Amino acid sequence: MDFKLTEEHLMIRDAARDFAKTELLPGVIERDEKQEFPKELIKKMGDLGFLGMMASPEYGGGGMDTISYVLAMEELSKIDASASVMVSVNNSLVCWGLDTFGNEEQKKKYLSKLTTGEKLGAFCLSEPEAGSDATSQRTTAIDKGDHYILNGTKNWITNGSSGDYFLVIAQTDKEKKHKGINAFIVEKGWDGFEIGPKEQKLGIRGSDTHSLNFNDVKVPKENRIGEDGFGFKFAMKTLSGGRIGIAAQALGIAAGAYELAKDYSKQRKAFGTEICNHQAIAFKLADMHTQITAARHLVMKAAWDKDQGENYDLSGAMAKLHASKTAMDVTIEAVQVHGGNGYVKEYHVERLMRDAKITQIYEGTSEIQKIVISRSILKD
Ligand code: COS
Repeated sequence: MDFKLTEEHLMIRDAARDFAKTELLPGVIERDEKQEFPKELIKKMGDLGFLGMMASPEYGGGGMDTISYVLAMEELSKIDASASVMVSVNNSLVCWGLDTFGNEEQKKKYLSKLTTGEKLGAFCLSEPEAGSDATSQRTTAIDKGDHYILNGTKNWITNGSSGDYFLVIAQTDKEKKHKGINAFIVEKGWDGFEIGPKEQKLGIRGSDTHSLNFNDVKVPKENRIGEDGFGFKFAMKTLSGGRIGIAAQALGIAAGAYELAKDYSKQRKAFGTEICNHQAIAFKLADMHTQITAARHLVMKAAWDKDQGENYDLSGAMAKLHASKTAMDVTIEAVQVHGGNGYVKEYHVERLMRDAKITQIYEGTSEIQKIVISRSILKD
């Protein structure tokens, strides 16, 4: 067993840390307030390779392992979880899904633009009545020979308006239930594809979340991913990896808040000494550090499982469950350590606390992770 990171891993982590401090930190409060994320910043992330880290180099990807990816996700998330959710969706849901299950033409046409940041991707599974209950898809894709006709609504879609290519899950044959579901690549601007208004959110406010409407959208058959009926498996397999990315995001939010709280506790004085010298604060830091370290081990193990070709459904679900709880617990305590200043935007911890909550909800709620975990441990 070796807990050491390689030189290459450390370089990637440091590059992400540096980018987060120099490019993401300035303006992070303003982006949160205004609910916006400049296109130039997305382009910079693409130019530096953060948008296609694990994808095959022949399609413009970085060809890196999952360990590298989670290290970068942690660093970006310490500063700006809105940026890191874009990175996560594009890398682990869209690029990975296409790289692993797309055909040669789809990879050439779509993946090669998504890995470089020339185009941004979105993953569209959730619906008004199909969030956790993902097999209950109401969006339909009716087979018309050489094309499908897509109708329906998708909800809470990250990169909803900034995205260019959308992986859309839809029901083709209701009789076959989840075996009649397909996944399609849909381009922004196609007739009948409408982007709804931006959601006003509690956290990750820099990232744009929208509902999407599909009204008789014509999707060429060559844009279906995999065999007929593969869509639900596609979504599940892709989300399993996505959960490792979100676990890393949660870890980063927690670690970012912890670092701020630790630094603050060494400067702020009360009762004649720095507050870190009071056990009330020191013990909070001890708990935070312990929880974060446990979360990091779970995240790394899930990433390692994926890199080794092992099944990572269980380890990914455990990593997400624990890291997202850690993000909530630690950010709440980080605000507490900051006292009155914790409630003020300039100190960053209130934003991290708001950002943390979504990690217990998207890409499978904590309750869904417990379904995945319990089914896995009980099956043998
Ligand atoms: N990898 C591959 N296949 C999987 C899978 C996985 N990780 N998880 C489930 N499947 C397959 C099952 O094997 C089954 O296929 P077969 O009938 O061929 O065996 C099929 O998918 C249906 O699985 P299951 O019967 O377990 O479906 P359930 O309706 O019980 O739901 C959960 C399973 C709850 C795990 C699933 O619906 C889920 O993950 N929901 C949350 C979705 C989500 O994350 N939403 C957030 C949207 S993205 S922001």
